[in-house]
Amino acid sequence: MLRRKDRPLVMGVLNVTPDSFSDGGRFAALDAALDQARRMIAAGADIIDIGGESTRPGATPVGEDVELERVLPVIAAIRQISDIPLSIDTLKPAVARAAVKAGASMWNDVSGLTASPDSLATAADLGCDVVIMHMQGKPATMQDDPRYDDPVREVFSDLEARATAAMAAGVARDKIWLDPGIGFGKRLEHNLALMAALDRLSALGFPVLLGVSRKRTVMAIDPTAIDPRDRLGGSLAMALFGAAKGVAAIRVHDVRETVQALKVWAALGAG
Ligand code: HH2
Repeated sequence: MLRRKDRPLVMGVLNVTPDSFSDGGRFAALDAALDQARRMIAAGADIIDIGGESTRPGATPVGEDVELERVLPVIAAIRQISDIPLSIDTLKPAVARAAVKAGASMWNDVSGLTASPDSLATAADLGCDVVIMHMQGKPATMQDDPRYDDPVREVFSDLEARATAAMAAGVARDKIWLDPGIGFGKRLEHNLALMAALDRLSALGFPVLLGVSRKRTVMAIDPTAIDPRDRLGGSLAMALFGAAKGVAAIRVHDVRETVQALKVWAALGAG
């Protein structure tokens, strides 16, 4: 498993979708996706996370064939130009399987391996790194009325249970990453409580991946940031806060700016 001692890894987001919340449609064509991958690699990305289905609040699910048609050519094209580790952001075991065959080495599953009855067995069989993310509900309705009595306790115990289930199914312990799923079935107060407790999540003994880039949480704090591309300042603040809390990787759209912020943060002795 990839790790850096001085600062978190940076995972660059490559959405090959028409409808992702902040970059939908921009990288849907193969050339555009490959150019964006090149830019992220040059900017210092450690991993590229490729997604062919939006999971933004209210997103409509797509079929397996559509998702495969979107992601496989991009994985193959990046593999031609670079050996950067690739992650596949999918809920579907068949898409994860095809992506790993094409050269991905990580399965990023925002359902925490619950979306399909085959998810756990597929993760074990593939033997790749697996990101288990917490989500309350499904993307279509998750922001309608999320509720928790104690968000930190509930999210962490759910993640621990999913990691235990994954290991029972045969996933190696050192392949498992945990992600609190900021914005996935959570209100601002839930997200802030989870951010504040990130060090306790890392203390469970699995590397933590944090996805905060351009999210609505930033707009909930700064209501002028209506356009997701106007949320860079808030995204960087959350990334550095996560770094200070010991997260192992940060999933971002703005790779150059985040790598720079983390390098400076580490040089200041914070790492
Ligand atoms: N957030 C998004 C998608 N995938 N995966 C993990 N592990 N953690 C996250 O926080 C996370 C994720 C949402 O962002 P984005 O990919 O930009 O949007 P969309 O789902 O609309 O494609």
